[in-house]
Amino acid sequence: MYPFSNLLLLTDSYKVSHYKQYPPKTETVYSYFESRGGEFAETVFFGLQYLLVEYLEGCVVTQEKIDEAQRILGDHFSESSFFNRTGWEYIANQCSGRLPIRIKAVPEGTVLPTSNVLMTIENTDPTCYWLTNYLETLLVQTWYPCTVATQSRSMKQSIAHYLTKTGGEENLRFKLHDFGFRGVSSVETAAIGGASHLVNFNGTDNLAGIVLAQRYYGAQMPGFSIPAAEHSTLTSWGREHELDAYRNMLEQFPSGLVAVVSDSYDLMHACRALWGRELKSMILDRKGTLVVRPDSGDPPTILCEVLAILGDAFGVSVNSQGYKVLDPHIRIIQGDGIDRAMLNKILEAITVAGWSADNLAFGSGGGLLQKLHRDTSKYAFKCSSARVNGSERDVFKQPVTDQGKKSKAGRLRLVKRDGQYLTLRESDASQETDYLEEVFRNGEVIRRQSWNDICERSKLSSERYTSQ
Ligand code: AOY
Repeated sequence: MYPFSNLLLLTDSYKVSHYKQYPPKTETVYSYFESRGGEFAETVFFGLQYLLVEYLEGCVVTQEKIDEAQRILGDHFSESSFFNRTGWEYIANQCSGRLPIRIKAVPEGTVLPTSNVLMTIENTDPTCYWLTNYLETLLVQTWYPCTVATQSRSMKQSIAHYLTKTGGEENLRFKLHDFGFRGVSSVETAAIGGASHLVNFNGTDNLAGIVLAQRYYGAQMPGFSIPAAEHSTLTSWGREHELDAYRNMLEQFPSGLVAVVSDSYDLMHACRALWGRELKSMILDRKGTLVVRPDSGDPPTILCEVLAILGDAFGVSVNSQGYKVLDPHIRIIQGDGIDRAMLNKILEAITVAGWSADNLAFGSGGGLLQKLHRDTSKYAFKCSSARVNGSERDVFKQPVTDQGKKSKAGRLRLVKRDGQYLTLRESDASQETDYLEEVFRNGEVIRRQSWNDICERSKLSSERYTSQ
């Protein structure tokens, strides 16, 4: 039984007592979510719809939930009166349990510069001024899918750059495969992170990501995989039967793509003697491609060496850009040690050695889904406006101890001027189209994005004008 379906408890303890802390006669609290900068110049906005459907729409406030929260928070704090029982009973009884909240957001999949507003949230019932920021904790978790999608897209840009220079972009969407299910902290993280990667790519072994993309975004089949070995299926044959284990792979999967991790004992020997001599004719007679997977050592060094050995064994052609390409029956996938920095290092090293990026695909696990945090893109949620006793006022912080933490003021609009996204105060942009769309109002998700539209928005410009 999933224990986190009581929205009242999906927050930080200190927020429970904040209803007592706003100025008297506060009627509206208006807050916004942004990336304040960090390692990427742009943000892919993704993942809000999952949170809205699963946690905000799916969690109607009932007396039972209020009683549970009262029980837990009563014991958690020194005084049971710190919990806003009256406020929550107002929502249960006067709002049919549905949250009196409006959320506006940029359409998912949109790529926009950091420091722009991504979403705004405000209460729609003046009694519930305290609810807006009670939801911060949950809503800010959008940082994770946004950061995974943003980093995955940045890795796609690197791969696309090298493919264009040294080969072709046809297989771009299969060049970075999600190996990350085991490397993340929970099944839910795997699902959210996996779906975020699938906004940019179609290669994945993370089935949880597919399930989330289908259930919450209406995706058809957003990710694909191929038969592939792990060490156990090969090493259980015994060291002296490594060749039999490899031959069995070619016999079991006589056509199409098949991947075989080849470093169980001696990667270079496996490439030179086993794949390159004993099994060479079987590979060349296959209607398909054997994908050799190194899985240890310094990746740029290992890959240059493996490319040289397989090139000697199977032959190479030189493409129109002057880069070497292996015989089409054989390719390589590197899935060990891949993060953004290592990806770039490898692509540069093989390019310098004269090899096309067409020869390689990559797998990434922890580097794709777990080696990032909220400050990778400095995500923040801040109140920028409030109505108190009938008058709207600017709300902001501006700490002398860190100018980067300055927050925006006023009610905000996301506009485009000369094709560039820009965040302005509503009062300075009253004539301009607001790219923020209302997605949630009074307990209901009122606008959903389709999976295809999301993927379309986040495409690279180079992907837009080609066949795929
Ligand atoms: N998968 C491409 C298909 C997947 C994998 C998954 C951890 C694959 C390996 C491969 O070729 O080698 C999780 C490690 C590897």
